[in-house]
Formats: sequence, structure tokens, C-alpha cells
Amino acid sequence: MTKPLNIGLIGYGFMGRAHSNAYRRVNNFFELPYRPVLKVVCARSAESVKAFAETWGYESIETDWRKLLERKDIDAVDICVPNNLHKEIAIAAAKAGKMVLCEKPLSMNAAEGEEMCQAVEQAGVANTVWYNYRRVPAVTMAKQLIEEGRLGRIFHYRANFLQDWTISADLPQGGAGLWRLDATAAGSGVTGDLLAHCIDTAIWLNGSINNVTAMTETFIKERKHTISGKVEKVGIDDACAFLCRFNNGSLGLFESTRYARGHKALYTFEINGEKASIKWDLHDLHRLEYFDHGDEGKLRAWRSIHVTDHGGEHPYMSHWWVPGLQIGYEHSFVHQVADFLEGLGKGQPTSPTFREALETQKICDAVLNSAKSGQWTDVG
Ligand code: SOE
Repeated sequence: MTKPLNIGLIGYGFMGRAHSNAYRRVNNFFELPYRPVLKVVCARSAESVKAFAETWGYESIETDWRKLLERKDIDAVDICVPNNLHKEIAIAAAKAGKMVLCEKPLSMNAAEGEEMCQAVEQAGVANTVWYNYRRVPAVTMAKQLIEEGRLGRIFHYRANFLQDWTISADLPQGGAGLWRLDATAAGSGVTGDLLAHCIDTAIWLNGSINNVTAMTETFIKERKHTISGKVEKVGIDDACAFLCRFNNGSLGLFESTRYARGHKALYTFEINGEKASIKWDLHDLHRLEYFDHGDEGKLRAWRSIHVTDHGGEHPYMSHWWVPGLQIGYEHSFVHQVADFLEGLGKGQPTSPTFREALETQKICDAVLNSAKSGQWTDVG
């Protein structure tokens, strides 16, 4: 029998919507031991949070997250607020015995992340961090191909996450929607926001990273702050590029910027192995490009696999439509909820747990430290 799992959502921005959509749809497509119940959504403005609750079907609202944590009718807390609030809420939620689902990145830095790991581990509560791109079927399939040994020894890992939405110098920093430009709320710029995705996928697919050398740039040095109304120094990295060495001996090359005119969310990665290569592109997210050197010579070429087949061959797809019909960005969140609920039923953790996501945080710290020092830096 499907048991209810009462959700308390904190924050209702872009990610609050993506997660709410996932909770609402998951049981329509997956047979699971639990069914999320949208019990309460919390944000400071009662008027806006009421409107959100009506749109998404939340039963009640709170305007103080501490009140939400005191409620006995909440099983799991979903943190969708700016990064500087993750630690306090996650630790308090764990102490209150709630499961914690935290939006990425886990924390402002690795030291905070470590405290959060200890809190959920001491409380023994289920936890996960929303690195959703792992659960795009084509990306999950890349993982399967690597685990099957099809690439052989891996030589290169290359990833980009390119955007262009902050080029205007008139864009303010801080406040709803723009907190990602404010270092006090976000911790860092593209490193924590975008490269964190690339790093999470990379260490999942290709193992741990030993050391990095990085450069960052802040192109617009001052912006008006939405809250203070004053022009303030910009503390985030607008662009970051780094080289790294993976523990398996392969070389990594990563780049992210919000100044790549023409690119909105171009997340791509390519992996080159001895026997085969794979590449993936978020703008064409259901396709996995695959080159197999073992193919017969005259037919050897890059194949573009439309990862939409059933029969168990293509991850997650048997839960959706008919073979050949694709799914999109929002489904990666549905998959994460499905895996989380499945894991709860089996008493198994859902990757990435806080502890696994801490690894990404350590790499982000090493990248930012290396950019400051100009030196190769070991991942702590
Ligand atoms: C930033 O624009 C952003 O929304 C990130 O915060 C998300 O994590 C990423 O998936 C898309 O871009």
C-alpha cells in the first residue's frame, strides 16, 4: 500500500516550482511505496505564498520556516531558498527529525556542508541534494555505458555550462530572482551555480578529482543592490575555467560563464576513452552521442542515440509515453523524487546524499582557492 509522505517546501522560486511539479506527477507514472502530500509551503510574503499554494495545491502556508519545522504533520523538508540559508534550515530540520531534500549546491562552502552532513547523519534522516541532470535518461545511460566498460580507459573529460543572462551592467544584484548575483546569498557565481552541476555529473561518471588549477573573472565589478538600493561591489565569479586531474589518470577541462552571448543554458560534456567516446548536450537532452572504435571500419561513425526506447534498455523511459516520444527537463526532477521514494521503501540512500554532494563542494572550494592563488590546488 502507498503511504503518504508529507512535504514541507521552503521557498517557491524556479526550483520550488520544479520540485512541486515533480511531487505532483510522480505517482501518476511510477509505482512507489510513498505518495508525496503537498502539506505546506513556506515563504516570507503571505500573499505570494498563498497564491503559490493555490496554484500548486499545497494544503497550508507558513511564513516562518521555524514554525514549519515544529509541525508534527511534516515528514520531509524541501529547501529551495538561496544558498546562504541552506545550512541553518537543514541542520534544524535534521534536529527536528525531518528528512531533508536540499536544492543544489549543498552549501556556501565545504565547511558548512560538513556540518550539514554531520547533522543529517547524527539524526539518521534520509537526505538528498537535487543534482537533477544525473537523472536525464541519456546521462544515466552514459553512466551505464561507462560501468559496462564500453569506453575502456578514460583519457579526457570536458564540460561546459554557458549562459548569457547577466551581460547587462544594468542588471541589479540581490533579491528574488537575482540573489545568484549576490555573493552573500549565493556564496559564489558560476562556480557554485553551474560548474557544481558539471562537477557532480563528472565525479559520478568519472570518479574523484585530485587537484585543480582555475581562473575566474568578474566582468561587471559593481551593480546596484536590489535591497540596499546602493551600488555595491560584485563578489561573485561571472566566469570560471579550470583544468583538473581525475584520480583515474584522466584530464579534465571545465568552463562556465554567464557571458557567452547566444547561449542560454548550454550544458555539454564529452568523455573520450580508449575504446569509445560519448557526448551529451542539454539543448538536445534526450540524445546521447556515441562513437565506438570497435564498429566495423567502413560504418564507424558517431551515432546519435535517441534515448527514448522501452523494454528496460533506456533508463526511466518505460514509465513515460510510447517508444520514440521524448521527455524534458522537468522529468529529471520527477525521476529524483521517484528514486527518493523508492529508496525510502527499501531503506536505501538516494544519490547524491549530502555526504556525496559535499565532494562537489570541496572541488568548488579548491577551484575558487586556486583562482585566487594562481596555484594548482589539491581537493581538500
Ligand atoms: C541558473 O540560471 C540556473 O537556473 C541554475 O541555478 C540551475 O541549477 C541550472 O540547472 C539552470 O540554470
